[in-house]
Amino acid sequence: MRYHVTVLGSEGVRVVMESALTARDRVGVQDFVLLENYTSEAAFIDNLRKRFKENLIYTYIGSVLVSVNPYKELDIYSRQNMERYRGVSFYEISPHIFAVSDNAYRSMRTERRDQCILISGESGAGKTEASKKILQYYAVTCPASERVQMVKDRLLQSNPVLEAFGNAKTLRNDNSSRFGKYMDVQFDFKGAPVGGHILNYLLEKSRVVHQNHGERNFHIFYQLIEGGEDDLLRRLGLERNPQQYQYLVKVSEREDDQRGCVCLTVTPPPQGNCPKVSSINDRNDWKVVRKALSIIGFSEEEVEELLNIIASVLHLGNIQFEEEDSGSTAVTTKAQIKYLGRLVSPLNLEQAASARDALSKAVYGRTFTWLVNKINASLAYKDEVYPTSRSAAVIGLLDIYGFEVFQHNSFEQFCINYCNEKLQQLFIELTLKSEQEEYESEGITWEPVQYFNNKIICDLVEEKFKGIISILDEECLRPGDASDITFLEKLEDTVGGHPHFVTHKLADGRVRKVLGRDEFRLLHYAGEVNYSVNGFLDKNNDLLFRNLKEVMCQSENRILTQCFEREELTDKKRPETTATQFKNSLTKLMEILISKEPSYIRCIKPNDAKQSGSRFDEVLIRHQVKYLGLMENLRVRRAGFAYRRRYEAFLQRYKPLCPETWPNWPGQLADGVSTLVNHLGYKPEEFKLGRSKIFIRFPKTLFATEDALEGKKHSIATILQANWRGYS
Ligand code: AD9
Ligand code: MG
Repeated sequence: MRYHVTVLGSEGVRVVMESALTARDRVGVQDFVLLENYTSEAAFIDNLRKRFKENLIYTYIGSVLVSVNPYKELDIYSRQNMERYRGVSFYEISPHIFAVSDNAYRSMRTERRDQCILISGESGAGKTEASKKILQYYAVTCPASERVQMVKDRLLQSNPVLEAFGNAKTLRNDNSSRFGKYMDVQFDFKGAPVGGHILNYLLEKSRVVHQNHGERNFHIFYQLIEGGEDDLLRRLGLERNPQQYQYLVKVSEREDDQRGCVCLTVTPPPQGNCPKVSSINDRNDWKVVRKALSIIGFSEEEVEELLNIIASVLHLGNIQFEEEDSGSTAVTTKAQIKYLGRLVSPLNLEQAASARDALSKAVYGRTFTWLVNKINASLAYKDEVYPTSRSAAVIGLLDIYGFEVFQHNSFEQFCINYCNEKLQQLFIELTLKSEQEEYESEGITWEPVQYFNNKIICDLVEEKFKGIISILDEECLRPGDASDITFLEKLEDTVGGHPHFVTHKLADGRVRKVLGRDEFRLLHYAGEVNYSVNGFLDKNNDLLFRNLKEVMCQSENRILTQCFEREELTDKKRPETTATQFKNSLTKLMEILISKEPSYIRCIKPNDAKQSGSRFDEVLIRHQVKYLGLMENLRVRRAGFAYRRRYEAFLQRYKPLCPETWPNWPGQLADGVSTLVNHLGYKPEEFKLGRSKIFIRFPKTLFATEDALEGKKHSIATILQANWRGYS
């Protein structure tokens, strides 16, 4: 038996549920707020598992979409399915990323309010795939003229390009984004996408020169070597064999640190080099990227210059050093220098020797930023008729790294987890707070939900003068004996008493054995993370020797001349440290996001083996449910009232159900709603009347009301039909 129950929610939405008991037992509920035992994590995970087994990867928590990575192509993203979700109210059909996309689009159109869709989850959970599905949805369903079609193509094609240069195979994801990305899609008054803008965050530059066992460098290196035409490779001095290049095959010399995720069940292979990956076809991807570069508007010359840089980084990596009799070092691989010369003509051997890796990282990192700028220029909204006008509204997509907890956590994890604290803060500001404030402003007594406000941790990291970043910067600037350990000591002196900061030192002078002498622990909102301070100062300074900069400024490569500008050499001001740059860019990001209406997509990976099928690893999933704050989210949605609706809308919809409100209620709206729900037999504990809205506690109350409405409509239709027949 199937029957449809329609529910009006806070956004004026409807839920059509397959509510036959047997079906619900099998496929679970499509909105976690409908779970009877909504505070139980076991019930939550059980519901997720039931749905996952049926290939139902999407489930709502109110308006938040939870998505479980199926690790296989599902037949749910077709053009036909996109059409199904177009203009349909949120909840009306089964949960889907297209419903979220469409809902944001329609809110933007009707309320003229900028939107943002925040996608979070750990590595491999499906964030990037989700953002691509959203973009595809807009590309297919939004109106298009010839010019708009070009913008759509460029928006879509920016993905393979950025992925080639910014993604890599890691242990946890064969296509892992190694940078954070926020993309605005700009729409005109007709709702057509007319432009875009990308902001990128903290590219993992260290990957250029070092990868851990079982991981690879950025895709572009392999694509170029595998797919590049013979002529091109000859011009770049490259051989068609990744094994020739140290940066692509080098087995880790440093300790194998970062990637031993605590929840990882795969044992890393014994060696690091894996140029070939079964799920990746570098040769085909090369063709896709080449085409995408052309569609975005790169000229042949620009592509050649760009690839020249990529090749030069590989050549740089192959420069080997040997000690001369005098004790100084010399480069042994002169042949490589010939090709480097084209890029950095006056580079002498010693300079190259002194900071090869720093140079490679700087060149790659800046080229990546150049690439993003270039894509932005190509996506920039241009209105030929009104050149100064802005687009009507935007939808922003945030695809950014989720919380990272490895066995060994360093500066990168510190930055990434700080970013997640900020996003959680935003989530609290925008959702939890507004939820509670609404009850208050409506004058409804309601026991506030207890939730942890993580502002205290954000402050610990970012506060001026006494936050961790300030202290780190101070140590980076301090001449003399500053080191990672003196930084840790300063932290102990300054924030040692903070309730969310711990080191090996106990207050009574004893030693806490679980923490190393080079470690500090932060008690994040999602859990504890131990950070090793080793490398913090270097990574934060991110300095490139001045003479290398000088050399780069003289480059004849036109991309590099834009990446290394001469002003940098004369600028007396010390460049901002990495952490401060990151902090500032996050502050800007928060300002952007807070000005928009948010939607949330929470991505979960079902197992650590990248495996499709029924492998649903409960420990791993519980960990993610916790780190994504999903139980808290559900508690807040359900703690008070599951649904709310403005009086006029409620009355307008349900007035046919009561003779006193039909066809029009002459008095106050609140009195009308009160009369209506009394007539419907609502019990006092089922609802509350606020200043402008009715709040309904349980979904089932609305199910019944919607049912009654359906029944009424059916009988009216029957009467009308009968009357019509009578006339004819
Ligand atoms: V990372 O933080 O950038 O390392 P993401 O972005 O969360 O990570 P990604 O979207 O790249 O993960 O997904 C990982 C892989 O899972 C993809 O390459 C797909 O093979 C697979 N995936 C993810 N989502 C879907 C989906 N909706 N349908 C099918 C999917 N496969
Ligand atoms: Mg990604």
